[in-house]
Amino acid sequence: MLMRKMSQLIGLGAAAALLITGCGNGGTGDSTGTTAEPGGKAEGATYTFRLAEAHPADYPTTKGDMRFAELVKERSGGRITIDVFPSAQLGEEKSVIEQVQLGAIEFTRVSTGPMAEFSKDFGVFSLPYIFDNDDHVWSFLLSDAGTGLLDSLESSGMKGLAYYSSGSRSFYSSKPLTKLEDLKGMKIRVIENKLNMDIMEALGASATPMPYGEVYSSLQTGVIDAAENNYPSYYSSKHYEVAPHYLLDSHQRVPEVLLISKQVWDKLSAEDQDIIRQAALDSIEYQRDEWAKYEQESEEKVREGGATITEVTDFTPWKQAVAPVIDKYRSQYQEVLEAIEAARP
Ligand code: GTR
Repeated sequence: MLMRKMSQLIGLGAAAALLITGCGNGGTGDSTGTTAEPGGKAEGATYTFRLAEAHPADYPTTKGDMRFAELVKERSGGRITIDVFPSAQLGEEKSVIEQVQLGAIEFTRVSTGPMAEFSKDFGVFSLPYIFDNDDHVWSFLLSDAGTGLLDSLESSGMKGLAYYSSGSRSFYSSKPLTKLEDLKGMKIRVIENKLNMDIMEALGASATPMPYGEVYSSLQTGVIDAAENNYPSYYSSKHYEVAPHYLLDSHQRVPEVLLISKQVWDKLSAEDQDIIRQAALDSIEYQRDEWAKYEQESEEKVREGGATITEVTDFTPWKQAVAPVIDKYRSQYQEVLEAIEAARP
């Protein structure tokens, strides 16, 4: 805990230093190759940026980040370095997003779950059962409507560069959990956003929003009874050790997103913007492959680790239970929900 706090502080100090030496004059260190455009944008400048990641180094999103950073380095002839900081070293997602808005952290990979509090449009991903499967998710993400959502973040001080895979989220508990009714009365940790609170209410549970990094100890000490996530996070966070009952209800498919601060983006030359945008898109395939492998491995590992896993055979009662949430938000998300319907492969 203390170590994490310390590294966050060091991180903030480094960000401040970067703001002074980095973006302020269009680059860090190398002034020789730097030519300023009339608009104040530096061409050929050298940069060192930071990318905040919640997961450890061997997790598929972190691998995607690293591939992205490698491609940017290579295609900029070594001018642009993006240092990936895994394991929430730069802070938990909500605070990282705030720092990205301010330009204090240049890049991050986060879930679209917490993004709902920063951009109304992004809330759509937290609606339950709007996608049938992963192919449906990707068919939408790669459509004009999906990429349009990435651009819509500009009004929130960020720019979406690419989506990454995140499978589907299901509930797990320290208490027996094999059916919908078992959730009634449980205290369930959720990613902080209004939609998640509504979903828990519809399921008769009580929502406890808290940062990801606090979930393990909260499950262990009984502060919460349950949480929800995909197989890779369930495994990598070791939540299965303290909440071994996993019920595969797949209530949400909340993709991951790679972001750059708009403040930083606006200072880059058009050439560098292209390099960054394209590198992000070119890292998707690798991330998806790594995701597929790690998802399978995680399932095997949690089974070996003693988790009891229950498949859901009939999703009808689940969909009925959360239907009021969809009804509540349908008019707000009408257009994008239609695009999601239309993207069904
Ligand atoms: C994971 C996601 C993280 C974080 C976490 C959570 O699936 O990859 O970025 O959002 O869920 O539940 O907080």
